[in-house]
Amino acid sequence: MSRITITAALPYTNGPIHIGHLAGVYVPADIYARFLRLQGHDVAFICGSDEHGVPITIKAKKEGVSPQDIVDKYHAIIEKSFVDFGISFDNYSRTSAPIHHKTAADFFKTLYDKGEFIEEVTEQLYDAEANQFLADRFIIGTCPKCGYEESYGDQCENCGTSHNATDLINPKSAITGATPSLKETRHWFLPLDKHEAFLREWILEGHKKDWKPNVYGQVKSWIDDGLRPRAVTRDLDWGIKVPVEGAEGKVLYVWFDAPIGYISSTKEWAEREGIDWEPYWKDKDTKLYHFIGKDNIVFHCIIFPAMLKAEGSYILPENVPANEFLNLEGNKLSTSRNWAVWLHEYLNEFPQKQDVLRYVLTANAPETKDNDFTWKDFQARNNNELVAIFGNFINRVVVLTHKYFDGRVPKPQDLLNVDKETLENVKHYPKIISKSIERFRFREASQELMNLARLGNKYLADEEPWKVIKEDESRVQTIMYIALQIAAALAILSEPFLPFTSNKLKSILGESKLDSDWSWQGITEGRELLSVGHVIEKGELLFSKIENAEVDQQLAKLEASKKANEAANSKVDPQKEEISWNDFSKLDIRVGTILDAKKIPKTKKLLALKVDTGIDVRTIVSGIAESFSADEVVGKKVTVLVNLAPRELRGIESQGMILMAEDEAGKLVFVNPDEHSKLVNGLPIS
Ligand code: B3M
Ligand code: ZN
Repeated sequence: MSRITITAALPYTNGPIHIGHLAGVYVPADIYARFLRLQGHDVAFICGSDEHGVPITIKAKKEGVSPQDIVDKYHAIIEKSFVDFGISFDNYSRTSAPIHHKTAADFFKTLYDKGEFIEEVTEQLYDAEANQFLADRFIIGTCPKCGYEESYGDQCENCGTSHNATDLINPKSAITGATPSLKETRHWFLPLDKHEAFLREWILEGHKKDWKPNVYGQVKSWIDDGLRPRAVTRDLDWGIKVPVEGAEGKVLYVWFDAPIGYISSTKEWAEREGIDWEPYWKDKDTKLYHFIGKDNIVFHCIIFPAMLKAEGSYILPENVPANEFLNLEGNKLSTSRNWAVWLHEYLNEFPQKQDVLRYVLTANAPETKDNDFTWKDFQARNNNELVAIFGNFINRVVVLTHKYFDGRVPKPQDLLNVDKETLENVKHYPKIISKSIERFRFREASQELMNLARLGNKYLADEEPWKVIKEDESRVQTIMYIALQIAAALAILSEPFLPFTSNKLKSILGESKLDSDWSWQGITEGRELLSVGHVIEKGELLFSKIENAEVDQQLAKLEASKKANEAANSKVDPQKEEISWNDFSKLDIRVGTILDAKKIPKTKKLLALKVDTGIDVRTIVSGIAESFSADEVVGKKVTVLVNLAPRELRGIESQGMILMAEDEAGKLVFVNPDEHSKLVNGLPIS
């Protein structure tokens, strides 16, 4: 038996949980934790709310309430929805809890006293109008790595890279829209570069084979790009006060404090259980696993391990099986655009169908690439697999056992080859499913579980007890005895995936009245799970069909979200700060023609255009690739600001800017001036 610590990413309490969080993090983590417990391991499954950070203060400002109000509201919603959905955390804490403030502050102080930080006064982005420094989501700009124009100050959501706010190109304040100035301020930096050799050796050498390629690849590219010191403090008032001299008005960077939340949540749990927390984080034989989404890889594979290494007494993660992203009906999930299936709403609209969503999100999990959730697929998997295979098999076993034997497990007579082969096959399923789970292939594992239900269904369909009963009851005794053993195996093996169904099935089969060994090992050894003479209950249908009307209702709800979002976005932006005629006359705007266009590799939005401006032919990099293909734009007339200072994007010098507009649906359109309006000396004349 091993000691295993499993953490699941701490959800930000600036909104509820949606299916992307579940598919990416919480369902796989819960399957893994439940499975390991069933194998007899000592598991600590740890999580909690991530209650600091700029997203929460932005939400609080938007709603005119305090950050504490926001975190209290969403912490309660999230915590309850996890419980109702069967996510079996051993502890779900919150980073606004005193135990976390103390743990995180002490952790910082330990590194500070060991001289692990660089303390430096540097120039940081400052919004004079808002009278505050800009960091993280308070600042938006172009990512220096991929050119994404809505990158945040600490991380780019497009390419996942993590950077300092001052690395952004063309930064803008997310508070006032102003271009920030630079202002000196003192911060403490974690010198990641100092840990490069250790990270290379531990990950790039040590985990080359066992970490998922999507995780290993991202980590390798960051290390190869060169690690630099990262500020771990912020000029903010919401967060954990920096516990050293000269740090008034500063708090810990949320990504410094949040991962320590795993440790403080473990402490809270251990205190409640009356056990020691340290073995779960410091014993060299303990295995630590972090379940996260791909946007959290850098923090869990580079920054947090560097912190743990610098502190010196902690173990490092054995694996970080990050998933990719889940999309919804072909579009990115978005809290701000309300383009999501919210867990607490799902639980209201589909009561008692927790396992349906667990199953669908597992069967379609974005384990190696982004994947799409559709309501049609949700309905199909429920109706064609859970109802028609798993549920149908169990229903026939229960109904026929009551019909032919008053619910009593019959005594098997002579076993035919087909019976022996079937029982032999069942014995392999614990190992088949275990192997997939141990390699974090939960999609594969869930399909193997469904294959066991298929095996049962096929056995009954081939042996046709409803026909054989007419002339050979003793044969039916054998058939139903074997079918009942398969049903019991499904009850045991389904628990990590379908905990609610597993419980229902165990009570239908009367497991609590048995003293037989209902374990995965018991199935492997071919032990009798349901003994002859044992009486099973009548039971209920495990699953029910989902009708088209229910799917249509969900699609209508999403359509309403889309319309509401378009309406909200179509509001014309407020006029920008007034400029003088003099300012305007400096702009040199021409009408050009696009001669050639190429997509810039590894970017979603950027095209490199060859534009004949009438003055010359020049290269202009433009973020229109999500609206137009390269071929579509060649030959188009385009309005160009020709005297904009050149700047480099993804290694290409862009000399100017093309002017586009947005139609009411938010789609980019070319601003095509009327043919005969000439532009002379750069000034448009009507
Ligand atoms: N709060 C989740 C996110 O980035 C973030 C995880 C923290 S885990 C320590 O969406
Ligand atoms: Zn980027």
